[in-house]
Amino acid sequence: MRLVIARLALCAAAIPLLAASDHAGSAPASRAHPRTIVAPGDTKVNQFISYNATAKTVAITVTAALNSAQGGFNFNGGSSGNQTITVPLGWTINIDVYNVDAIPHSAILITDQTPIPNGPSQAAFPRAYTDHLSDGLPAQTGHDSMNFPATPAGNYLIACGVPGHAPSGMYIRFVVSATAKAPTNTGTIATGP
Ligand SMILES: [Cu+2]
Repeated sequence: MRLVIARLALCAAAIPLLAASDHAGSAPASRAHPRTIVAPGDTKVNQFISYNATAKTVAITVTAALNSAQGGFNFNGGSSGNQTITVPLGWTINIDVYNVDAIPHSAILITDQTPIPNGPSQAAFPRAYTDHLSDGLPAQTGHDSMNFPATPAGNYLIACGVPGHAPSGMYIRFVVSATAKAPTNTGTIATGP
């Protein structure tokens, strides 16, 4: 956990990352834009994802409502499945989820399915969901992390667990690949904060 925390920073007034996952209250009104910081030996995929090929770990920052795409119902700018994060089978995944929106959001890894559940609650991997899954991490300051092994291979979604949000487009794709040699991120991705 300490290693993961060390890789992350907030570009704005740093809210205590060591605090409990749902620290409501004292944060500034301005939006903080979390970035994944690349540590020595890590490889950067983009501003949201880095990995360590030796340790087979992937550090992903997923921000709810990073921009105005889909009326804010997006993760890192992706919505309605138009963005895909692919990771190699068996690697260890850490996803830090931030909510910078004015309303609560959460995140959960679910099996790819149609129709998209109104309030997704069946995690595809152990502990692959945030706190406050249905009522959402606090507006503007919400943060939680998930850490899980990427197995089995398959097609999954990162979806918001707040009822109504996922069917409104608040989901992106997550693929566990038996053939990928390194993580990738494709599709509609926010290019800036
Ligand atoms: Cu949401």
